[in-house]
Amino acid sequence: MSQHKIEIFGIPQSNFTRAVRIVCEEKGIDYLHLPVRPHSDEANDIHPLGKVPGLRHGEVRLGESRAIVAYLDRQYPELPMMPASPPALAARLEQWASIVMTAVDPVLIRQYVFAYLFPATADGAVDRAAVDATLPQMEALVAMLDRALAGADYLAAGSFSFADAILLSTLAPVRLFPEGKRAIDAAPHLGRYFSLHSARPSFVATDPWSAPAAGEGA
Ligand SMILES: N[C@@H](CCC(=O)N[C@@H](CS)C(=O)NCC(=O)O)C(=O)O
Repeated sequence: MSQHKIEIFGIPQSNFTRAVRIVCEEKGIDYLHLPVRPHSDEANDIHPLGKVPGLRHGEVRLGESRAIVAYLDRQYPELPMMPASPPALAARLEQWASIVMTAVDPVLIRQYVFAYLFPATADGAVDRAAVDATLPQMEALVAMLDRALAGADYLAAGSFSFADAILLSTLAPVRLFPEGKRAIDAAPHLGRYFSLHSARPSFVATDPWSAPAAGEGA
């Protein structure tokens, strides 16, 4: 085991960075958080595309949240956040983590939340048309997640996993804005799931939204 401390790079408002930090907190890893922006020198040095999060651990440099969690689970095998067995469970965890990262995040964060945080209007006012355009897709995704969480406290397993970490870190900024909060809170299973986990110490310890830094996005 390396003597070096785990270092996680990325602005705290990044839902991917927060998910990796939630994993570190859940696993009880003594890590250092360096709040760097995407495409900063530090991010470019670690991630081939300059994205965050990035991990540095001695000589090891890694980008991509799923790869970082795989590394953390192998270095710190207690309390795996993506267990490798049994096969059906491991695959189900991958399925849900992938759905959140590749289908939920692009609509809920890159389109809906960004329409509020980074409006492409001349005066910086919220672009209602851009917000409204995301609502049918948001509604469909919320309904899909609500079905998945019927009778379940976790998205993909009988215990907390990276799939939950990335889902919770993605839902949190959506609830800052009226349509997102309404949609999530009105979905019985998803709403219950969010309030159940919002008191988790790992979620509270990584919360960037109680005092957001101006101009930083999810
Ligand atoms: N697939 C990446 C996505 C990471 C990502 O998109 N990070 C955002 C911040 S939340 C970013 O760095 N955006 C800058 C960019 O896309 O150029 C992962 O899982 O880590």
